Amino acid sequence: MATSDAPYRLYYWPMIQGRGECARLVLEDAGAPYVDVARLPDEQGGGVNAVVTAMQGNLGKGVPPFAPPILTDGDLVLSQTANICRYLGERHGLAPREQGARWQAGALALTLADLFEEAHNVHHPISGSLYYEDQTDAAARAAECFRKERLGRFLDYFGRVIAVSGGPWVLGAQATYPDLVLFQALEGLSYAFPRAYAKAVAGVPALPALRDRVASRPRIAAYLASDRRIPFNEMGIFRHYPELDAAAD
Ligand SMILES: N[C@@H](CCC(=O)N[C@@H](CS)C(=O)NCC(=O)O)C(=O)O
Repeated sequence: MATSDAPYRLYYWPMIQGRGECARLVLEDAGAPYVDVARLPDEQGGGVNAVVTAMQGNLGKGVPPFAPPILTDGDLVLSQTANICRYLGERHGLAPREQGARWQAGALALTLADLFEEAHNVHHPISGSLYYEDQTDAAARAAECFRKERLGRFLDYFGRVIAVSGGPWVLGAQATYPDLVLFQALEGLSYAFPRAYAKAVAGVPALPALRDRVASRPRIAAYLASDRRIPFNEMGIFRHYPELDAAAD
C-alpha cells in the first residue's frame, strides 16, 4: 500500500461537520494538503455523489469502506474516523512516539467515537433512517438519559485523563490527535446542549482550557475563521434542539 506525495482526498458529506470534521481538524493542524472532495462542484467530481461513489468501494483495491468519512492516501483507502485520525496523527507528528502510548491514543479516539455515536443517537434514538420529527418522544427520553447519565460521565472521564497525564493535553505535554477530536466533541456538545454542557463542564475546568488551547493553535485558528469550517446545523451529529437541552435537570 504505497502512499504518495499527492494531496490526501477526504470524502465526507459536504453540508455538515459530522465525523468528517475530526479528520479535517487533524489535516488542518498538520498543515497537510488535502482535497475535501465532496465540497468541490459537481462538475469537478464533487458533491454528494462523490461520497456515494466512495461508499460503493470505487476508490481502489482492498477493503471497501462501509461509511464516510473516507480518506485516500495514494491507493490506500481508509475508513473509520478514529482509524483515519490515528493514521494522520502518526504520519504528521500528532501522535505519541512510543507504541503503548500510540495504542492508548487510539483508545481515546475510539472512546470519542463512542461519544459521537451517543450524541447522534439522542436525536435519532430509533433509527438514523427516520426523521427526528418521527421520533421526538423517544428522543426526549434519550436526551434526558444522555444529559443525566452520559454527558457528565464522558466529560469527567476526559478530565481524569488530563489529570493522570499531567496535562495540559490528554497525553501530557505534547498535543496529539485525540486532543483535536476532543476539541470537536466539546464544540459539538456545547452547540447541541448549551445548558447541560455548561453545567457538566463546570467541575472540569481542564476541558474548556483544552478547548481554548486547541482553538488558538495557529493553523486551527486560521481554519476556524475560514469558510472551510462548515457551521453547525441541524443535519449533523451535534444538533441543537432546545427541547432536548432542558433547563430543569
Ligand atoms: N464508526 C464510523 C461511523 C461512520 C458513520 O456512521 N458515518 C455516517 C456519517 S457521520 C454515515 O454516513 N453513515 C452511512 C451508513 O452508515 O450507511 C466512524 O466513526 O467513522
